[in-house]
Amino acid sequence: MSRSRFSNVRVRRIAIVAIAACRAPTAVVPKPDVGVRMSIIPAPVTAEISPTDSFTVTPRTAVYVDAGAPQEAQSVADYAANMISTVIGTPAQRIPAGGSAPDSNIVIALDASRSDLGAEGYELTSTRTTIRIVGAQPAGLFYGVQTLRQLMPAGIEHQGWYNRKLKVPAAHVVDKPRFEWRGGMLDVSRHFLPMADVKRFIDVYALYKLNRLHLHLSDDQGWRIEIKSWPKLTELSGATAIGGARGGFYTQSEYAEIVAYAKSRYITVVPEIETPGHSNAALVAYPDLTCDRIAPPPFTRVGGPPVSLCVTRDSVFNFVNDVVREISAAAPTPYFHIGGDEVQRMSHDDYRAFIKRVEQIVTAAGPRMIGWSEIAPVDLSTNTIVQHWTKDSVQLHAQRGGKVILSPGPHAYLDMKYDSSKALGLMWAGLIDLKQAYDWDPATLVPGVGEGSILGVEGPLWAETLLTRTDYEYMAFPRIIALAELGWSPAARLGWDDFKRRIGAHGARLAALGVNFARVPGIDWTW
Ligand code: TNX
Repeated sequence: MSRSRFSNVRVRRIAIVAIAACRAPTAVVPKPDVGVRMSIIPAPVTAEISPTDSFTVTPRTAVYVDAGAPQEAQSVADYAANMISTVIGTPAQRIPAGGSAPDSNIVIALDASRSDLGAEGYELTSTRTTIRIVGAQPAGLFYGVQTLRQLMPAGIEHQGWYNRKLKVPAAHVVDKPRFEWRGGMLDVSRHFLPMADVKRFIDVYALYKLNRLHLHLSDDQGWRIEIKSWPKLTELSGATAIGGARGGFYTQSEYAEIVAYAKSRYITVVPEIETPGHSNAALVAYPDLTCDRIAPPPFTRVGGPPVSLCVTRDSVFNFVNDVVREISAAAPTPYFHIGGDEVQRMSHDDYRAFIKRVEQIVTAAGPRMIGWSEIAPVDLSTNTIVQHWTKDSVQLHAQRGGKVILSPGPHAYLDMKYDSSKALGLMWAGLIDLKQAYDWDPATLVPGVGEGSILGVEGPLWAETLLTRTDYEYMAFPRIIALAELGWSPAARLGWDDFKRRIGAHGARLAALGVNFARVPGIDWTW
């Protein structure tokens, strides 16, 4: 299967054109009055925005939070103050017990009695005198602040912007997500992304209320996380990448730093180690993990060799156990993705037995196991999550009561080309323009996998043709924003024509952030 996926790829050509395409973007400083075109993405459940009334943020405005509020709520207030620091210049203020915030200010308020808002919902009310964001839990406060951010001019995204009278329209927004899983995946194995680049993705993904960052940490071409009990994984296979590009890996403490950074933006990192296939990088380092005990050569092309872990050998399970244990110890994780896709030359029985045993290992270590859709026919626990990507039997897992993440190749694969004239990207799942990325319904995509079986959606960004952060950004934006809306907004609020208008207003914001987004045709990106 992997051969046909890549048969139309001419790697050398791609590498040359990709280098030419990856000019470093310079962040654009917006004019003070920028942001007249304003839109909230993902579309909230309900939003009334006044065309006339507004709140004005001035250097005298402050952000307030109860001094007794949990630390997370106080951190959200600090985040909000920092967000508008080009205007107010003061950290968030604490309201002492029994006190209240003075008018003409921004208030961040946790209210556990608002269970109607769920774990991630919020209510935002802005009037001429006050902006108030209420959440039942800190995540809701954080998302309320992201909505406030989008109600402000795009200039706040840029340190060099100057505006002493920042207007926020009077508004009333009540909002919560449709799905609990709204994810993006970064393939750091085919090419490596340094930690600073991963953090930037986290920052921008949070703006669109994404809450999962799946890191594809191993594949045939490279191994990207330190495993102390198996040091050759990174010593040998940390250095390789497609086409001889620079490799790299995260030490466990760097990985923990990424996890903590993501957490501060309400994003849960989901580590993935590919088993039993897509494992050439591991086998290069430890040939005893292969059945013939002969080290394969490093693989640095697009596609994958027909290798796998020797699933009948006990030491392979020690390996899996050590990897799961060390990664989970480096940073506690509620999920662990074990790959499971595209295994070549293995009997179904061996595959099933392997996945079942790995499920036990992962579960015993604590996390919930996730695997690509090939694992669905295995007699899985209902606690395990299956990630749909191509035509498959994922409905089997829904039938047994398990949950599914939707990453359909023809809509959600951020590595597919936008159109055939583009150098970056692959084409095996088709071309994905912005409409194709947006205009589908998760609840009816896979027969037998209805809304109740769907945990959420995720956009994988495979990196066979992506060399630098600017390449990754070009493929992710704006398509991941379309997916973020499908993951968050109620079905009744979705509509391509409306989205098409709203996304245009985000060009200024992305440009101010310095994001190399694709200026896809048919959208008015002007500001
Ligand atoms: C399929 S999706 C793969 C990846 C490739 C990707 C390229 C999946 C589970 N496997 O190994 O990178 O296609 O689009």
